[in-house]
Parts: sequence; structure tokens; C-alpha cells
Amino acid sequence: MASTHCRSAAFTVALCAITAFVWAVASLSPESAAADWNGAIAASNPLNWYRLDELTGTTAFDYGSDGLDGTYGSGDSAPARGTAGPVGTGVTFDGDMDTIYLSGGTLTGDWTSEFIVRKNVAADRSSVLIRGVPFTFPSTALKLEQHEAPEQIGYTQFGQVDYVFTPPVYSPLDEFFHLVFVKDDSAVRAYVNGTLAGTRFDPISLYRYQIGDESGESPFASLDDVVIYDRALSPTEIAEHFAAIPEPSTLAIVCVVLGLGCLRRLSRRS
Ligand SMILES: [Ca+2]
Ligand SMILES: [Ca+2]
Repeated sequence: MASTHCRSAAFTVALCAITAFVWAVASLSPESAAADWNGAIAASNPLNWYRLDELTGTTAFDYGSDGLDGTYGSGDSAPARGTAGPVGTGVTFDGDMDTIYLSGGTLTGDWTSEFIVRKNVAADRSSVLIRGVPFTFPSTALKLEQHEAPEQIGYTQFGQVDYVFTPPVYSPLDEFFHLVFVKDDSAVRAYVNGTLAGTRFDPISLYRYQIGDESGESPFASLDDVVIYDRALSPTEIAEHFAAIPEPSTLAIVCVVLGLGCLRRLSRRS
């Protein structure tokens, strides 16, 4: 009788472990993660949308309405491909000349530039996310770290001002986060993980020559997706986009841990 009860308990915990494991793996699947994000972005009708999931070839395809395909830099300027990100794969810039050429025109009206990005090294120098042609004026850049403002996210009107936000907006290290720059008539605003983090009442145009930088200000960073809009996204839209990015589910991790605990108990019984 005792033996039957024991086998029944063992079967139950084994079933628990297997169910938890399968559920956890399913909830973490890249396909379901990408589907939520892709749906949210598509609903906002982006101008340019670089998923950066190409593992080979020279083209960074534009999934936006503009059809402005980019070209991955080569040789010392080639970002590494296949970096695992929250919504798929992306690219990693090594901080030294890595770039993706877009060679697009300038957005002079309202615009939004959205990134899922991870800073891999604190550069303590200017680190460009997107910019105009180097050494030409006028031109601008959006930055993961600002010149002479280490760790602060900012933007630059070349030849004039290196802007930072009020309050200061800092880029976290070693974790993917959602970063959105929004420009309207009066200001540029920075949103971090769906929330307004800083404002600067100095609007700029968005130059779209390259992601990264071919001449020494490329970031030590990984980019999963880059999305550009020729309008100012609303705070609600930005929050919705952030909400569509899955984090590794705490519940799923708990279930995996519980599942492994159950299996350990079973192994001790046998
Ligand atoms: Ca991607
Ligand atoms: Ca390089």
C-alpha cells in the first residue's frame, strides 16, 4: 500500500515537472515573442523597420513602408550577426567602425526612432546609434552614450551642441532595453522601457545615413530591432510596443526550477 502511494506521488511530481518544463519552454519560444512584437510594430505603420535577423548576405532588409534596405558594413565595419535578442536575433557592434549603411534622406518633420538595444561595454565616449554622413554639416546623431557625458543617452547637432536629457537618461549595461527617441515641434523625448525618461526642448532632424559609425564612434552594443517612423509615436503606442517585448517570464523560471526540484526528488527515491 505504501509502495503504491509512493509510486503515485512520484508519478504526480514527474507529471508536474514535465508539464512545467513544456509550458516554460513554450512561453519562452522566440516565435511567439517575435509575433507579439511584430504585430505591435506593424500596427504602427513604420517608415523603416530593420529586424537585423539576416545571418548572411550584405542586405539589412527594411520591413517598413519605405523599402530602404540597408547594407551591412564589411571587413572591420561588419557587425557580428545572429545575436540572440528579446524578439529574435540581431547584430553586435564591436565599438570599432561597425556600421549598417542606410543612405536615406533626412526626416525634418516629426519623427520617432525606436531601438531594442543592449550596451555591452561602457564606452565612456560618444557612441552612435544612427547618424548622418560623418564630417558633413548640417547633420545629427542619436547616441547610446553622449560625448563628455559618459553613460548618458543623448543626441547631437554636429558642429553645434551635444545634447543630453533632463533629467539625465542613463543607458543600462548588459541588458536589452527598449529605447525610443520622439521628436515633435518643441522637443526630443527619450522613453526607456515604455516610460518617458527625459526631455530636451531642442528638436532636431533625423539623419539616416548609417546605423552605428564607420569612423570610431560605433557603440559596443547589440541591436535586435531598429524602427523609424515619420511621425511622433504617442506615449500609449510606446508603452504598447514595450509591453509586446517579452522578458524571460519569472513564472516560467519558477516552474523550471520547481520541475528540476521534482526530478531531483524522484532521482533520490529511485
Ligand atoms: Ca531582430
Ligand atoms: Ca569593427
